[in-house]
Amino acid sequence: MQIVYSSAHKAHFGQSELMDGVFHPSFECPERAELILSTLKDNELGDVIDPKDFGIVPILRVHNPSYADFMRNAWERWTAEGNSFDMLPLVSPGRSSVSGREPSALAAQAGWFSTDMLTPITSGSWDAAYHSAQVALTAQELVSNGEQAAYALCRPPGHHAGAAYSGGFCYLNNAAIAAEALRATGASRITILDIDYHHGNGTQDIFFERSDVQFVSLHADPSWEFPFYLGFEDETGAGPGEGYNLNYPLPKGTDWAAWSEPFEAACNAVDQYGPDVLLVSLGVDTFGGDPLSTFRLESSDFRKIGERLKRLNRRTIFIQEGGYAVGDIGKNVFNVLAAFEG
Ligand code: SP5
Ligand code: ZN
Repeated sequence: MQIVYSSAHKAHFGQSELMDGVFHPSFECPERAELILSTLKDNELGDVIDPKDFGIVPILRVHNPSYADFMRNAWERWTAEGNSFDMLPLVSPGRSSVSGREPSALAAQAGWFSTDMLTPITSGSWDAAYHSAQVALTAQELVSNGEQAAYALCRPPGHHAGAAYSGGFCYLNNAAIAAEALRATGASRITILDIDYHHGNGTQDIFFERSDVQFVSLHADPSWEFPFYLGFEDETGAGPGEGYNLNYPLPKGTDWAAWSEPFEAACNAVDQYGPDVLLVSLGVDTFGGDPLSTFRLESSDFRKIGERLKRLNRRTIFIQEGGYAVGDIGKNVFNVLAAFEG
């Protein structure tokens, strides 16, 4: 299958993620995408193509214009205020201290438009996030034009980003942007199947009241794992979206035996919905060696994921999300995609 990749991701290189009270080098680093790319090339998965530029319009089908403006201009404003290190929020609006009025000061917007301190804005962040979305849109176009499958090597990832917030290393929700583009080109039902270790809170939030985009997610239980505030089993959708949001929160230490059972249920739910196109939010941070994960999937298990997804027999777009075991990330992604190709 074709691989869509943009080197623009390299310009996004946060120096600082705050974790356990300490700033340390970013887990979400450029090597991730480079190692995926080189492994897929070495193993001849398919041709590597550059993204097309579809402009801002498909991004604004998902994201609030004032959030997009903030993201585009944040670094310039930050440096104009005399700063040179990564931009991170210092304050956040507490649940009881919000007037509903959108703030105008940069420091206020930094907290308003983000959910955590894991997601720095650097000089290249907007450009990288913009091109990551274009990578997803280019894969979407390939599949809309008749390809059975395509792989979008997105970096930064997207599934923690909502309509008006960044978070969890994510700025623009690549899967949601591709889903809206599919709807705009005539597909009537889309499924986003999210198998990243973390719950795709941004994606859920965007489509919670929609029946035309089904969201199905397997992830670490948010009662103890990031993103904490969303991803519980009783979140099943609202209004017309009732029944179209499906969460499978899983316990610490989940291995293939424990993961494959809800995965089978998730696949059956996809079958039942019957989407025109399947979007897979492909995180490989369920891997046993991942520094951010408690799950224990092995590299060979990723082949079984690809085989099962193939049996869904749908046009499929793979969107790269997380995965931080840089030594194994390429192999794990390759195993899913190669097994899908059969
Ligand atoms: C796309 C994606 O996978 N984003 C993930 C963001 C996860 N952030 C994790 C933060 C919590 C990590 N806690 C580790 C504690 C180790 N002592
Ligand atoms: Zn993740």
